[in-house]
Amino acid sequence: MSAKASPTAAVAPAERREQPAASANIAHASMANAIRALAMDAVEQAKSGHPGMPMGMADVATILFTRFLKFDPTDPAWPDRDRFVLSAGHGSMLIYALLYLTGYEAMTIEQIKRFRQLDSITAGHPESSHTPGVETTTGPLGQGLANAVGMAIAEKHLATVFGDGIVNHKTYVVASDGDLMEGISQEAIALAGHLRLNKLVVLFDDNGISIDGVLALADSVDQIKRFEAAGWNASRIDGHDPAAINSALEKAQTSSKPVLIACKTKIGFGAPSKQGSEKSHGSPLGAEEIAGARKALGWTAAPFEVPADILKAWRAAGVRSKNVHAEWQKRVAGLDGSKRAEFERRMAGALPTQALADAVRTVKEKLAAQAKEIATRAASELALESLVPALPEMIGGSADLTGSNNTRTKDMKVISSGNFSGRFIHYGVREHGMAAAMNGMALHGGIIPYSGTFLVFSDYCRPAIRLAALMEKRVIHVMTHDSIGLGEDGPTHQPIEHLAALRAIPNLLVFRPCDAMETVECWQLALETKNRPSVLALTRQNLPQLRNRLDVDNICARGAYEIAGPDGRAEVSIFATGSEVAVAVGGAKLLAERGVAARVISVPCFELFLEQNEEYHRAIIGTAKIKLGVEAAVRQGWDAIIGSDGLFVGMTSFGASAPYRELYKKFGITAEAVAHAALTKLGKM
Ligand SMILES: Cc1ncc(C[n+]2csc(CCOP(=O)(O)OP(=O)(O)O)c2C)c(N)n1
Repeated sequence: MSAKASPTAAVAPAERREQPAASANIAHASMANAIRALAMDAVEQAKSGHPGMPMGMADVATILFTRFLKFDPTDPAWPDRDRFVLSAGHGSMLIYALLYLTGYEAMTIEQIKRFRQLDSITAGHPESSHTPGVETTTGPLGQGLANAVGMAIAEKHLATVFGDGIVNHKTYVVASDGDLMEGISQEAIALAGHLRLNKLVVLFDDNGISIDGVLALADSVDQIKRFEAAGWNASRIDGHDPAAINSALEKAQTSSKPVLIACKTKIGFGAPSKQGSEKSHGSPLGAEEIAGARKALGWTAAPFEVPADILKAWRAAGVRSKNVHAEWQKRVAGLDGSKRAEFERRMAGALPTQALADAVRTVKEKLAAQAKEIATRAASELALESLVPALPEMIGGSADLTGSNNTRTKDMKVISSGNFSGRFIHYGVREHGMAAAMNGMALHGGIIPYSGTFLVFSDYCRPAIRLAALMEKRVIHVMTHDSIGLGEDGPTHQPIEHLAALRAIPNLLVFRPCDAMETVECWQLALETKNRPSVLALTRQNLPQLRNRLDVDNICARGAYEIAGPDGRAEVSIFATGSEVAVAVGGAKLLAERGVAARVISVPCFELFLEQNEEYHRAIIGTAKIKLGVEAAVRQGWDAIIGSDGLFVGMTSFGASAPYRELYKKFGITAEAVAHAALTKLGKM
């Protein structure tokens, strides 16, 4: 579509407006125009926002919400509702208008008037933890589409567990050109096609316009062929033709593959001079243009006013699924008591507390009885062998590094297109898509997703991890090969700045356990943390087990603790994480030989430690003259613990390719280096 598309075309499909909405005797066009008017008015009032997309997709959204979507505005969290994902989050006024029109109590006209203002529930881009009816936070293009893949996987899996009388819904996505240009969309599309997620329906806003202008400036992909090649059913329709939209959605209901419906639309539909052009994408249309659009659309109501008969028709659409909801509630009530309790527990995200405690204790007892000198990735597997059977909501996976990440326990069956009852997903080499799909599973509910890749590839997952943190979702990333300690694969694979970069993300817990015992405890903490994601940074190389005692409490829970006390009054406090805790203990021994008392503090989780009270901080940081941090990574972030005058033994450059023991020597991360640094500062060298 050209940027110069005829403005008069805006009102052309008048003949199609006779099509009645399913819910009332109101013309389809009036229903759709209510969305358009609200979008124009809200963006105008906010003096910012994106009117074009909601105006373009109003017809598609109207048919979807008035005829197909299973939802109940009085219960936005109804577990068996269809999920609606607005992947093109910049078009947020589309979903806000729909929520208002269909009668979500929280979405008042006042909220629409306060679009993009502080403390409104109509934020610039939709935020799931903020607005009832918003399924996921979108805005970073491509993420929503990939979330939807995770939601559709979650639906399929839970249907096998609880039966399709209880779990049987679709996932609908509105995606834009931008969503489909982003790399993550390829990962998502390929995974969805591979798994034959036939209840996933993507409505592509095929308007041929992005911010810079016509799409042809930057893209010439045949999306129909692209989706077909990935195993989807794909078709193209006129996105302003209600009958065509209806029949495409009708057909989608029984597809055996995921469905793409490319909806040819005009961005800014109705705006006399800006429709079909990037000028309607991301700024207020202006008073004159809005007046012209109202005229062209035949919309005479005052700003923010929806005529009573039209609003009534929309509200009728909002109660369409009431009976279906009530029938569903009856089926849930009719479930066997323990099955119902289990379904409700899982959907509420409540843990089986006793089973978890028992599983953790079993592993700790084993480790206390016989210490294990194993890599923390292997310790994680050991923990998972107990945790996975105890927590049926855990769905594991790996981005093609299953054997390296140790995320698949012996009894875990694989999820495949033919059988979703398994609990392990081979995500393929798709870290970004994996992390976003995990967000989708967590958002769907009933599942705690965990998965694996190398820590260095956290960069490939980062945008999705950031959103999990923003959305406050329990998503657990096992990231192994967590330092130069991975050895021979060399600097391309050795994370240096990644711990610091992850610690910079608010509301994310970054765990780096020092031995098998800490690994179990960190797993427990990650699972028990309902409102934030976690990263478990784990080693490839074996580590000694430093804690052999059976502690009933979770010693890692406060983020840092003294793991080796000083002999006498400490002159040096050594803080370390993960594999470097053993190095720190070695350093303290050497110092003791030189008559210098040193204590060692293990810091498995910076975030949890920094959240403790001042008294605990004082006790742990201590009063020793010298504070020294050890971590085979960059110093950034460490000053919060060791102070800007603290000593740091770590990395300042990329690593190198060699057996790991040689690398620790080459980069000076050794017990000797620790002792030497402290002695030098004490003037004892
Ligand atoms: C990852 C990411 N990159 C860039 C942006 C900024 N951005 C917002 S919308 C958009 C593209 C707009 O084109 P399209 O997706 O076709 O939406 P439309 O113009 O049709 O509304 C861009 C680049 C973003 N939101 N996310």
